Amino acid sequence: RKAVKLSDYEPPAFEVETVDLHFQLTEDCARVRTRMHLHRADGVDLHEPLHLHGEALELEALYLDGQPLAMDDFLLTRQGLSIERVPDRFELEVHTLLRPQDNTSLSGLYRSGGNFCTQCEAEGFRRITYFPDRPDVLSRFTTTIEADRQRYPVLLSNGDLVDSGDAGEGRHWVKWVDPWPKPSYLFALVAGDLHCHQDTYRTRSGRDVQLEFYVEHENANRTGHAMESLKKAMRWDEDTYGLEYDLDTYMVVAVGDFNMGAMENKGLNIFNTQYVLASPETATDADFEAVEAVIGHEYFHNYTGNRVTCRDWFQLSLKEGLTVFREQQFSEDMGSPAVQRIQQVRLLRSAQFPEDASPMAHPVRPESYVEINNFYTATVYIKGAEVIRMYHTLLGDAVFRQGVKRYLERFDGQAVTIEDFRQTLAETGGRDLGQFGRWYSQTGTPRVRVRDEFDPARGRYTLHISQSCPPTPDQAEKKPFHIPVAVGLLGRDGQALSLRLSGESVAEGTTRVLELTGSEQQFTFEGLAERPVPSLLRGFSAPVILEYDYDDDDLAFLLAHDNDPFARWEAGQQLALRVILRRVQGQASPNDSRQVIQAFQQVLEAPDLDPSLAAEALALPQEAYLAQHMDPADPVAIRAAREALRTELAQALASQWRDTYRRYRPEGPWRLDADHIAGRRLANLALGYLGATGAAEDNGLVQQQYHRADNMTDSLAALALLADREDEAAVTALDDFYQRWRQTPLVLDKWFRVQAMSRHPRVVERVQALVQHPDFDLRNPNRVRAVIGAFAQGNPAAFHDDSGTGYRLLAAHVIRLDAINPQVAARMALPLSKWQRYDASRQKMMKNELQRIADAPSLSNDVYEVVSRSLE
Ligand code: HT7
Ligand code: ZN
Repeated sequence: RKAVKLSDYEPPAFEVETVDLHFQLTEDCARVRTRMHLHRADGVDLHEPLHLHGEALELEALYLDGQPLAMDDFLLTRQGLSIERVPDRFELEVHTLLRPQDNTSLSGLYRSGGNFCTQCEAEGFRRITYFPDRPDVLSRFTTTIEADRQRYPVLLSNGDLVDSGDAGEGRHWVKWVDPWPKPSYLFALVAGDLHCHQDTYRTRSGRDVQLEFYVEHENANRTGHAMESLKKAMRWDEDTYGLEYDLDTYMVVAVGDFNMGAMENKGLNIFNTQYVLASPETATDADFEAVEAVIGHEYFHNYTGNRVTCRDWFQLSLKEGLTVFREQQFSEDMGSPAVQRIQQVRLLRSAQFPEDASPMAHPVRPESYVEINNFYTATVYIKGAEVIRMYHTLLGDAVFRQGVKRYLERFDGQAVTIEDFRQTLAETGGRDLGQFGRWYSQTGTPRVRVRDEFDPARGRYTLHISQSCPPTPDQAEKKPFHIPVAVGLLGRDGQALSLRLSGESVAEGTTRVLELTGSEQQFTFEGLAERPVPSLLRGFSAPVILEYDYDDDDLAFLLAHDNDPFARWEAGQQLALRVILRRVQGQASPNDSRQVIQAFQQVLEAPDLDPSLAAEALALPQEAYLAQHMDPADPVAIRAAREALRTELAQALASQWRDTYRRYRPEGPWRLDADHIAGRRLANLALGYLGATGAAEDNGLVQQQYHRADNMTDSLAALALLADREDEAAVTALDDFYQRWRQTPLVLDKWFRVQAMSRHPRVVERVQALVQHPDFDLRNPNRVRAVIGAFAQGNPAAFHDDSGTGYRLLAAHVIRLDAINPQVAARMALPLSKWQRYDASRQKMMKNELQRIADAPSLSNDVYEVVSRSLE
């Protein structure tokens, strides 16, 4: 199958000035008439034919400047059509017929819950009409939609509603005009019977923007949080980047069948219901936070992505890395920056680091792809955001913001590259950022090794910092990266020291950003009375693996004293990680657990305890992260060792957990404020440990919380603990939850997920039963992710069960799903791509299943690319 290569990029031969779309929607098909005005781009040869993309379309008619074209006037293939000898400037009209009802790929125009909706990023527009479906062709769109008035009272598209009318026979039509030129991937259409939650937002220049959330009628009372989040995001972007919304209406439509989280179509975002609907009874605190973050993310794309877009899909991180970073800044400003940072790093380590070490590894800017949908990855999104964060660290907040503003002004209405952004930042900051290009072109997670020495006679402390990056299949040799390493030093009394580097006359600040640009460098601090304890990579200043030989006492000391909250959390994680790994290797000493218990006790009993930070510090490292430190990884042994430590912590600190649970569990009715959220977080963490003490009173507490909870956070936390058990109480609670929520899809997803991720001894059998459940549906991506995704990605010990049943189950579903929805099928296949990380027996079984998928007939490009690269 043919790969697309970055090096083959050619600018478009034809530009499309205007696109006038006319949709006629009926129950069995949709007819689309597209009229566009094109012209040959400057300098393009007269003989250059016109190429239009098109897929899964029936072409009904084609007119050039009003004249019908006959079949031999053009070349029609499965990928599109070409017309030779077109004038320099002309009008083209294309009539296509599509069948949205049968479109289970959820790309292009499709149906969800009886409504019509679209998803065009990355290459879905070509499933609607023939068009140069590439991000560097920007056009002005006008859209007319005609449909049955009763079934589809709401007809939406991008921009402003300019006209509407009656079409006879119970049908009506509307016309939308989008004044902003845009690429086809930002086109959207929705037709349905939907409830609208309206509000207004006054911009800082005093314009009123109409805000509209469209949802199915039964969800009418669950959009309040999303609406408030949108207003916060709009205000934040004005205050932080000086960016004001640029249309009179901002619409968000929530649909239940969606391949990803949400889509930033100009003026008409389409969202997975998961990131819009939230009420205390149905959504957890984490869901509320995710709604705010994703609403923010899509809103921020209005500038970083929509007003300035990508030249080609290799530049995807230009919009996604930058927008994730802006979303992260927004979440940090709305909540606790330290907790947010910890959660970002957890995600990077559990999702991106393993990807970077797998056959699917690719640079933040990939160089080739078979199917672009496979490159909406943790690397492009979150490692991409880490690179932007490093620019921010080096330039400082004010210069960074100024640089972003300058970039948006300079390239407004254009499709540009990652270099255009870097160049603008470099110019604004007066710095050379050229070496950062390597973060975009080199695969793999760099390792930063630190050694130190102290010269007591001169009061000098030197850090020797070196970097390396392991070879990856695509690149044997790596050149050094530009790495900001934020460092602090602690005195033996636990105080943060003021820092003076060699050559400086005065000590200043307690954190310094050291810039590592070569393979090895040294940095000397002066004026130290004693050997300090280094606090390294503060705030996780670069997406690297840090290596420094701390001893256990140093880590406990940093956990108790470090004034950088991230580094403090990290010290606790490293301590727990070591203890768990020693246990896996059969090298645990009783002193190990004693040290962790003592460290945790100190956190719990600290007089200035911050409950949300404490909840992070007291959570053991995730199994996926632990597995990265073991070669070959043994997920079953890791689960056992982690659980054993958890049980010890539970029992040794039982009275502290009970005390914490009672003290922090919020009193009174549910509230979504910082105190209540933090209280629930810490109390539920304590409940998690109490669930492992084995004491009847604690088990009773879990049950009691499940049955008395007035909100989903508490109810689900208790249910998850019950789902690990095999007793009557567990069966009763799961059944109760199902009966209560069987009609509410997003909550029913939680019921499936909690079982697929459970630590129940017979979880594989359970998952086999879940995929047979009448409510399991392969056509719904949320349900697939809740069962197959949660099991294969979120339950490593069960998925990697020695019998290989987990692998077989996954492969069988990938094959079935591929015929329905290739994008989601390819994502589901990814856990099998990580086979190199496991022992010979597991490797063999995993590769067998990959091969079974590879041998399946009519494999999509999406799944083909994942399995073929995994088997290379
Ligand atoms: N820009 C969007 C990425 C996207 C997508 C969204 C929904 C369905 C399919 C999709 N393919 C790509 C989402 C975002 O990053 O904001
Ligand atoms: Zn995005």
